[in-house]
Amino acid sequence: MAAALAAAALPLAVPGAAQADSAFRVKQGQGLDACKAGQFCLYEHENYNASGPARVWIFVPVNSNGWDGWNFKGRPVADKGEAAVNNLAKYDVRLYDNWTEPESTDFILMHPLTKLPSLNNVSGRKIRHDGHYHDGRPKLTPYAATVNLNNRLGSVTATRD
Ligand SMILES: [Ca+2]
Ligand SMILES: [Ca+2]
Repeated sequence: MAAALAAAALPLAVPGAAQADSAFRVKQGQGLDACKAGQFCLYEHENYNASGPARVWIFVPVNSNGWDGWNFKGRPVADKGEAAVNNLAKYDVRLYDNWTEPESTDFILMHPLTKLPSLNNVSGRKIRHDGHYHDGRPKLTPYAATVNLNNRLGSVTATRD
């Protein structure tokens, strides 16, 4: 658990680096089959849109440096997701409640090839804000906690694991 927490604290991620619109593809879909290999997918409703075909947002890393961040501010996907599939074989994905990590208080870490039928009652992380380092960067300390992120997501990052 300690190792997992240490991993969760890295990196200090500020979404916004990769904002290509192609990363915000959306389609109507339902079920796990709607999310293909090499994609991270957010579903509009719980249980992978079990209630009927609805929006599925698709994210694919495009940066070669092993890190991508998508800021949902002003986009239809903001505060809509309720289920997620990480079909990125080599990326950890973090789901934040706000537009950037420093603005966030909650997040969920999803390892490669994992899925969540609901973003509520998930073993995630709360972020404690402990002032700033000398260079001005915010000091953020994640700790394990149950989080509820249905219809609250503001950003997602993908980090090569
Ligand atoms: Ca929703
Ligand atoms: Ca939010």
